[in-house]
Amino acid sequence: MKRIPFLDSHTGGEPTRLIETPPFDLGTGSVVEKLSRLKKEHDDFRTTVLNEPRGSDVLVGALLVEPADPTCQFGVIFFNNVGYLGMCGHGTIGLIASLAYRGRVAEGMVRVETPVGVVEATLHGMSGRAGVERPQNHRIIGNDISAYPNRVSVKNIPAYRYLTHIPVTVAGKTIHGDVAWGGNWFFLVHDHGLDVTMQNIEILQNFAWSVREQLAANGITGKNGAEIDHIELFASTPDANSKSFVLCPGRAYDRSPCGTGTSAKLACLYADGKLQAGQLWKQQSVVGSIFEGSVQVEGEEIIPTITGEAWVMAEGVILVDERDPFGKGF
Ligand code: PYC
Repeated sequence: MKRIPFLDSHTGGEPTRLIETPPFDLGTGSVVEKLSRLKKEHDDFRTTVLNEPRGSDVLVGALLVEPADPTCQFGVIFFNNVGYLGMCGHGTIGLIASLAYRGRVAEGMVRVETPVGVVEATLHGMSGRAGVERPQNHRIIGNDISAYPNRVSVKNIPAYRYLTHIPVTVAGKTIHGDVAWGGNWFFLVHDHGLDVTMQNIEILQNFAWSVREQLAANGITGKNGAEIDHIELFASTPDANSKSFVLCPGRAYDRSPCGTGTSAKLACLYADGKLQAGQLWKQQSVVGSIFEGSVQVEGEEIIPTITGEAWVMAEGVILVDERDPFGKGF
């Protein structure tokens, strides 16, 4: 029987399953090299940890690995039900809040090596924050988990817009989108005409999936032919600067406002002159959670920072019985 300990959190509703120790040797080298070994030699780890019957398409996994960059405290590989992510904003917030819960990080900044570059995560203190006090009559079973810092800012890798106002026709209707990089590739659409609400979730999901199919069918890609595997549909909201539905690569939708997606959005806003360096932007998810974001300009580069909160919610041990026909997930 194999045993794989995990810690689950959610960031604005979007879950992250953290595995703190790889159950196999990924060798030495950069996180990119470790990812390549993971893909080639241990892809069943991804399906075991994340897919049914233990998980679902909604879960994102975070495998903590040794960084090669000596300025980094941690390395991480993010994955989902269909493959691997470049970066993951909600996942990094979840990772740092989970490590805070474990007592492995203190308030302040840590550098994290990801397959697409180094990000800086700042764990904020709890002083003056509402919601961290234990409510009256709240019964704690076992350890008191009510007092760990959980608000995190992630200074992402540089984001940029690659293509502007690209037409795509779905079911006879032509819409337009920008192609942008925020750590993953995104197609950002405003003129879809759909309600971005939970009541409309199936329509949003089907529409966004069709957009993705049309992008592939028409050879519309990110830089160097990279597949665009995230679709963002924007709408206005009274609660924030913008609200969005984000379709993830495995067809699930992001319950958070999507950290890399918000980064891509900020890069487009900056390129359009609609956002200045340092100006606060609030992005709301389709479930109502909010990330705050802003950009810094360093030379030619637009560097987004995303802030949100994550909550630990479960911990346990995955058991893999070698006799189980579905033990490696499906
Ligand atoms: O927050 O960057 C993100 C993300 C990507 C996929 C799911 N969440």
